[in-house]
Amino acid sequence: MNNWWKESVVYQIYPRSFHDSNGDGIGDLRGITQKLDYLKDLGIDVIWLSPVYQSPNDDNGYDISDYQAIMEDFGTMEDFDEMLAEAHKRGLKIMMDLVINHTSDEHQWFVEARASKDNPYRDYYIWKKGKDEKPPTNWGAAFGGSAWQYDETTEEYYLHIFSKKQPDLNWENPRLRKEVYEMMTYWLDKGVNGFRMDVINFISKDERYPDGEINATGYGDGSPYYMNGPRIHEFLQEMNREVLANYDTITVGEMPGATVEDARLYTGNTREELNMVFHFEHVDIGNGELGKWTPKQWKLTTLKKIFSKWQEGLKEEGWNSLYWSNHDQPRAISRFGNDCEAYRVLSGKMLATCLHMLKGTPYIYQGEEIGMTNVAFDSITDYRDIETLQAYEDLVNESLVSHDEMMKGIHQRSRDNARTPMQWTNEVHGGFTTGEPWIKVNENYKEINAEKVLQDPDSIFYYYKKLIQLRKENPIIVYGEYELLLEDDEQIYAYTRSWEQEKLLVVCNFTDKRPVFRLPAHIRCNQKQLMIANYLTDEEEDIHTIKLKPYEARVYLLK
Ligand code: TEU
Ligand code: CA
Repeated sequence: MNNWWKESVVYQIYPRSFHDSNGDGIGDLRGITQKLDYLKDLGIDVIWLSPVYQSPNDDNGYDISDYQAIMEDFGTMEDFDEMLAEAHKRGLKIMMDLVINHTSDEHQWFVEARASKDNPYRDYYIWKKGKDEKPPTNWGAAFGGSAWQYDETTEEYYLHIFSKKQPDLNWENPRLRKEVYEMMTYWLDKGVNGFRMDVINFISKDERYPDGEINATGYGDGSPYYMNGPRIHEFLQEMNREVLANYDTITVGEMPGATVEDARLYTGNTREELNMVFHFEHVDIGNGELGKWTPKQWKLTTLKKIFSKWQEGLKEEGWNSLYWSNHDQPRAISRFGNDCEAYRVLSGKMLATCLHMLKGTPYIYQGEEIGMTNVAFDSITDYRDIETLQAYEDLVNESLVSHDEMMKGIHQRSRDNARTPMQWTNEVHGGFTTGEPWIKVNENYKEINAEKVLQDPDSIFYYYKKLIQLRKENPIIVYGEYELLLEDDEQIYAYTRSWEQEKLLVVCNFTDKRPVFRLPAHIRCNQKQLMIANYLTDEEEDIHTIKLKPYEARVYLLK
């Protein structure tokens, strides 16, 4: 099997917010099919589809009630098959979102499991007796409250790391694992090209179920006992042997809490587990005492250390994923760049340059390529995300933070920042729907929309398109060795990539100031070719000393 997934660029679609084809205000599969030419034009190779399976939508589809049926909101299985065929016709691959750490509580397995203690499906899930009328452990759930829900019928608790409508599956049960592998085979046999695996490093739990350390929420932190658990590699190697090894797939494991050492084991060339992982070290930068809801200023040197650790940590063993944002994260320009009018596009192009010149497979989140930004709804009632709404209730109602402080945190870090509808045109609702959108469209759709960027050759869309093209034309971008420059500089992120006799020099100014870049003495520059830049740049300009402009990015090929 060749390494096509190392040379690919992936585009993530959040179907609910991508494009609505039937005017019900909800994005759908036919809406995606209608936009495949747009994605082909951008030049991406793989589409990662957030879940489209049947779901009561408690967590926007990450609570699955039937893995082999399509959520009505999104259309029919025929619509899915048509989208898959149309994507393949255009040389685009489809990566499905596999949510197998938990199901919906409306999944038939759980309906059976909760019916009685001796039901054959009982131990598809994790049931425990309480201790003196209290939950089995003091763990908190990711969306607030205890991680255990008491079930009156059978007088036991079941584990749910996320919402109580997302009961955790019991991976200790070989029958459950076999059913999961059969479901994966069903989708691969349909022609799907791979999977993004939701919190896949949570599936092996520490069977002792000890209490966790109490944190600011008043609950215990259970994560040391369910992240990267004792049998995780055994389960992933079994999944690889039973399913993945029989297909030419792309796989990426979403792994909150995974370190680069863990990632060497998960993605090592001979480990036969996964191709790559999503870690969270950079997107958690600047988290405060109440995590992302109390964000603090972060330092560029900290970000550079994190990226460099992962570039160096996986240089021999394994492979990096590269991302700034996804459906759980704020918009890249607002989070890491500057979304004010003067610097939105410049900083968006700079961030794209910084990420796409690194070693690894780049992921573009829908709307990133047109420069979309965070939203700031005035009222909490405009938000839809279960995590945001629950956190508001828990933190504000418990007076841990004021309403104003919480709204500031929500404006900066709510997952809904990434879930406002894709902005296609300057028409009402940004051309996303002719109906009432399930969540308000960001009001800046008149200035920021796909139609507008497609008409501007200097737009961020064509900048992304060029970055993708450069990756296809220059093996140094895929395989070149990474070296960090100016390690202690708090304004400039500069690095090189080396491959045979060539060197790429990447220089990114992360500020609205004008710092001076000085080429380190050990970098030889006999010949130089400007590959890409976000300002009009004189090719002949000497690069030993460059007075950078605000958010300036340049890439040179040095020989
Ligand atoms: O996210 C896993 C996860 O840890 C997220 O809760 C993320 O860390 C958090 O939202 C950041 O604040 C996956 C899916 O991507 C997410 O959409 C689901 O809500 C979650 O798992 C449960 O399936
Ligand atoms: Ca629709």
